[in-house]
Amino acid sequence: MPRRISVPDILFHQYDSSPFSEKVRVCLGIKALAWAAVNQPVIMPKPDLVALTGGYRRIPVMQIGADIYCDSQLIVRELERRFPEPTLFPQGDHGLAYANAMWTDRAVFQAAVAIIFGGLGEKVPAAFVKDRIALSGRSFDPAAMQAAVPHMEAQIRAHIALLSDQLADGRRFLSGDSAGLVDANGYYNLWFIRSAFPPAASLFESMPHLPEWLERVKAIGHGERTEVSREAALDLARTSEPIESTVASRDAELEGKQVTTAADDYGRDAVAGLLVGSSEHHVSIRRNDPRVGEVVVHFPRIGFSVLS
Ligand SMILES: N[C@@H](CCC(=O)N[C@@H](CS)C(=O)NCC(=O)O)C(=O)O
Repeated sequence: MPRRISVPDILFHQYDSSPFSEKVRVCLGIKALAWAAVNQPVIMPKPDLVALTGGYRRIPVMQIGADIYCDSQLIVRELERRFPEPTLFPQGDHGLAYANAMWTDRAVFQAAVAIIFGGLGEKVPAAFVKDRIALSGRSFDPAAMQAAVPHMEAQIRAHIALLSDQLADGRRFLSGDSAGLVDANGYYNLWFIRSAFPPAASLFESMPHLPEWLERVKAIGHGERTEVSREAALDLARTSEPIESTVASRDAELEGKQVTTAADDYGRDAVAGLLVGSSEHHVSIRRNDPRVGEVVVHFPRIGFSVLS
């Protein structure tokens, strides 16, 4: 039975076709948590999202009261901190499992994007192309991606063959008999290909052990999902207090000072506020917004700059 926490404690700003959201949805499933989806637009504008984040536009974002967690890396870390059982690290390997996202979220994801949008070619709506050019700050040209498809197919097959190799001893999940973060990481790009451009799934569907593993991960489900409106999510932020944060000693001189943080890859919109929390793994910024009052926005350290 999914554990009951009073819905909607975990609000998950997402859209159903989002692969990084699927990664987190699988983690919510492993933890059998109850959560509420707050559906956001696939392209800008996203006024109800940026009111919470202060400018960060990417998906997913998790909201618990007036605490806003950006990027799937930090969302997963916060889920593990607040709801440690069942763990996302059944074999212990926390560091390596978190590090594994640097492979799936970058190399594998970029190859999946090229295969999907190269495959869809001119079927990709012009408004989506325009939005993703603005997001990436460079060309997003499905016609040009088409030329790269053979190379990207070879790349993704080699990446995915590593998953197949890992399963070769008959284990049920990537790190052993129980599912964990590495399964969610390994799974979501394959789910993305299967759902966004099914013909490309033939690249991996005949690899040894993979189809059974994909079915096992799919069968975990997404925990107990309900839906909440964007307006209700903003109301909740406005009527909640952020949790206490502490600043790591190495950041002591920045405590309470104005800083900006931004992703270093794409969707680099900067978020400004007062630094109120930090560790090796996160940075927390307090800001005020006319629509949501005082909120604290949390970012991972990996892949984000912090400037004063
Ligand atoms: N490193 C980020 C990547 C997030 C990401 O690229 N999300 C995609 C959707 S799956 C996105 O935001 N695309 C642009 C948009 O939806 O506006 C994470 O792990 O959350």
